[in-house]
Amino acid sequence: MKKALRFVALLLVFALFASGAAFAQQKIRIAMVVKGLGNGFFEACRDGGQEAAKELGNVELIYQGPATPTAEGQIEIIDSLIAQHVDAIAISANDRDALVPITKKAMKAGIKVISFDSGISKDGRMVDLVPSKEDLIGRQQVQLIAELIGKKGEIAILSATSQATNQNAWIGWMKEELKKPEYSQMKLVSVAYGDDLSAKSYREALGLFESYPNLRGIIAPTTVGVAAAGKAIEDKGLKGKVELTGLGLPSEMKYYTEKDICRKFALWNPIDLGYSATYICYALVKGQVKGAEGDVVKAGRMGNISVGKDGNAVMGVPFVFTKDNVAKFAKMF
Ligand code: RAM
Repeated sequence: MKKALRFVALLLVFALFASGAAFAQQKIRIAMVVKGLGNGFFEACRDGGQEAAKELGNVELIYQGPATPTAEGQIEIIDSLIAQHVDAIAISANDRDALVPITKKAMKAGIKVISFDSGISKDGRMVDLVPSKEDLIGRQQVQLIAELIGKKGEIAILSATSQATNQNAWIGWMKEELKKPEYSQMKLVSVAYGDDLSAKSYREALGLFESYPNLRGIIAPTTVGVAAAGKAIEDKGLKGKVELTGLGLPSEMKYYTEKDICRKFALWNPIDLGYSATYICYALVKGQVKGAEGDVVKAGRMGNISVGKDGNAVMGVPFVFTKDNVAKFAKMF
C-alpha cells in the first residue's frame, strides 16, 4: 500500500513537472495577415517576420491573406484566428474602417492587434506601423515623375485597390505636392485602380494609354501595379514616350530599370517592415508596451521604434533605386 502511494505521489510530481514544462514552452503565435497572397512585397514582409520570430525564440509566425485583396477575405481570416486564440495579429488592411468591428472583437478576446503597411483606423488596433512618413512618400513620387518628364505633360496614377489606406494617403499627398507652382505644366488626368492584381493592373495601364494618347507619365505606388505598368509600356512600344515611376520591388523592377522603362522608383525594405511589425506584436504580448504615446519598442537590429500620437509608429525613409543600385537590392527583395 505504502509503495502504491509513493508511486502515485511520484506520478503526480512528474505530471506537475511535465505540465509546467509544457507551459513554459507554449509558443507565442503571431499572425501576419496581408492584403493578398501571391504578392512578393508581402512575401518579403513574411521573411522579415520569420527572422524576428527566430531571434525572439518561442514565437510562431502564421502567414495568411485572402486570394484576392479584399476586406471581406481578411475579415474571414481574422474570425478564424480569433477562434484559434492566437496571441497577436499584424494586419496590412484592405480597408481602413470595414475591419474595425472584427479587430475590436479580436482585441476583446485578448488578442493584441496592430496594423502595418496599410492601416486600420485607430479604434481597431493598438499600433499602426507605417514604413515612412506618408507625406514624404507621396511627395517623393511626384518629384520622381517630374524629373523623368521634365515637369511637363499629362500624368496618371495607377494605384492598388480603391479602399487601400496606404495608397489613398499617399495619393492625397501627391495631389498636395502637385499644387506647387513648379508643377504648373503637369496635369494629373486620371487615377486608375489595378487592385494589386497583375492582370487587372496591366489592363488598366492599357486603358490609360488609350484614353490619354498624350500621356507622359505614370506613377504606380504599388509593387504589383508598377511592374504591370512596366510590362504594358514595353509591350506597347511606349518606352521613352510614357515614363514610369512608383513603389517597386527591385527584384521585380530590375529588368525595367535596366531597360530604361522605369528609370527611377522608390521603396523601403519590406523585410525590415515585417521584422519590425513582429517585434512590436511580441512587445505587446509580453506587456512590455501598451501602444501608448511615448512607448518604445526594442526591435532587434532595427533599434528602437517609438510609438507616437494615436499609436502611430514610423520605420524610416524611402529609398530611391536606379540602374546603379537596382541589381544589388534585387538579390534581397
Ligand atoms: C503593394 C501593396 C503594399 C504597398 C506596396 C508598395 O505591394 O499595395 O500595401 O505598401 O505595394
